[in-house]
Amino acid sequence: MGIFKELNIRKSIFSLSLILMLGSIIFSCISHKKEASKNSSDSIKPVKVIFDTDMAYDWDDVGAMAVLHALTDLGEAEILGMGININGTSSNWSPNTINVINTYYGRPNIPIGKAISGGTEIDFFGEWLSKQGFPSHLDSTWNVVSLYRKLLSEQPDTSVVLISVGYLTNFKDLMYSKPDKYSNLNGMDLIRKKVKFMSCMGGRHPEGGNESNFQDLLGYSKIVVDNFPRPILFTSQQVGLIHTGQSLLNTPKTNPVRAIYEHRQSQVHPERIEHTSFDQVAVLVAIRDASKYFNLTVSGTNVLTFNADSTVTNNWQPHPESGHTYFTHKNKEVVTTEIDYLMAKEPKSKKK
Ligand SMILES: [Ca+2]
Repeated sequence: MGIFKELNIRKSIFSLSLILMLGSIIFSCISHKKEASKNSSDSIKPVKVIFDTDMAYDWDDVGAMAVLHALTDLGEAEILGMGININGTSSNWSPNTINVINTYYGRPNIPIGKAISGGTEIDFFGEWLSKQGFPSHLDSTWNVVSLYRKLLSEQPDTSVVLISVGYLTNFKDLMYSKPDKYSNLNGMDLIRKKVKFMSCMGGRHPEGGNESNFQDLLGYSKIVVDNFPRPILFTSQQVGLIHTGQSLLNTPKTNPVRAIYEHRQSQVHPERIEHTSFDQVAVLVAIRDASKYFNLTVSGTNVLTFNADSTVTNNWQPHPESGHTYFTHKNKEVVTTEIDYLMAKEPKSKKK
C-alpha cells in the first residue's frame, strides 16, 4: 500500500470516526434535551385546585387569589373553580369581587359557587369594588356543592387539592352531599376518591386556642376536621403573621388587588399597605412542597372543641398518624419575599 493511499484510508477512517463521534454527540444532546424537556414537564405538572374563600371582610383572601393566579401563570397550578363560604348579603358582592380579580388575570370563566349554609352577613369592600369600574364577566353562579361535585367527578383520582381560607361550611356540605347527576358517589366517597389533601387556614399550633376560621357558630369546623377522609395541612394563625403587600405599589392602578389593598389600608392602617398573610401561606403550601419553606409536624392530631358558648377551640394532641399536619417558619423573610413577589407578578395575559 502506497503511503498516499494509506494516508487517504487513514483520513477516511478519521473522517468517518469524526462523523460518528459528532453524530453520537448530537444524538446525545437531542436525547438529553428530550429527557430534560420530559423531566421539566413532569416537574411542573400543575396542581389542580378548588379555592374556597370567605371573601367579604379580610383582604388576605384577595392577596391569596393573586398568589394562586401567579402560580397558575407559572404553570404550577390549575384553578378548577372557586367557592364562597359565606351566606347572606355579602355573597351578593363576593362573586363579583372574585370575578373582577379572575378577569384581571385573564381567567374570567372560572366557575364560582355560592354557599348553601353558614356564615355571616358583612361586606367590607365588595360593593365598593363593584362601583370602581373594574371589568368583570360574571354571568351566573353555581350552588357551591353542585359545582364542587361536578369538578371533582371530572378529575383523575387523588389529584385535587382543596384550599380552605375561610369557614369550612362548604366542605362540610360537600362531605355530606348525596349522589347526583355528576357522580353516583356520596360526598365522603367522592372526596376519598378524588382529593389529594386539603390545605386549611385554621387554628393555633401547637399551643391551641381560638382562631377565627373555626368560629362558624354551627360547629361545622369540628365536623370537618374530625371526619374529613383525606389528609389536612393546617396553616396556623402564627405562621400567617407576616406582612406582605408593599410590592403591589409597583403594579398598575388597574390591578384590583392593589385597589382593594389601598382601599382597606386607608380604612384600617393608613400608615402602611402591608397586611397579614394567613391565606397566602395556605395557597403557597397547597401548590408547592411545604417542607421547602417550613418545619412540618406530622405526628399528632388537631382536636377541635365546640364549646357551650358556640366558640371553637383547637389543640394539638398526640396521635400516631391522623393525617393532620401543621408547620412553623424556617425563615420568615424568605416566605415574605416570595409571597410579595407572587402577589405583584404581572399577569401572563397582560404580557406583550
Ligand atoms: Ca379568608
